Amino acid sequence: MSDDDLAAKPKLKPKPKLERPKLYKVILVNDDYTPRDFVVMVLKSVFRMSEEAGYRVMMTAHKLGVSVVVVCVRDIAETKAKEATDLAKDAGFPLMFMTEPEE
Ligand code: TYC
Repeated sequence: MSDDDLAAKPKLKPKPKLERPKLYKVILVNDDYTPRDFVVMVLKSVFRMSEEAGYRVMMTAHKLGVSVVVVCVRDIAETKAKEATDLAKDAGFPLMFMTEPEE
């Protein structure tokens, strides 16, 4: 074995710079059937919101039709939106959480 074999080889490819991950919004959608208290409970339990923050987000959706709950990476956004929507479905409510990419 020659000395060359033991010498550290220079890296051929420079490491690609890490791109910032694309961010997604979780959006709460209003409906006429889900009780306000239930919406706040879901926001508190799934999104770890305080009572006050949950109430504000719920009332925004109630008045305007939709409200942004949180902005995060896609995987987390989709998992949380599904978890929250499923919780409502299991309780018999049509409450919906959607995700969409942030501009
Ligand atoms: N509009 C519902 C009601 O009056 C409450 C509600 C608020 C439901 C926000 C969904 O995303 C929602 N009971």
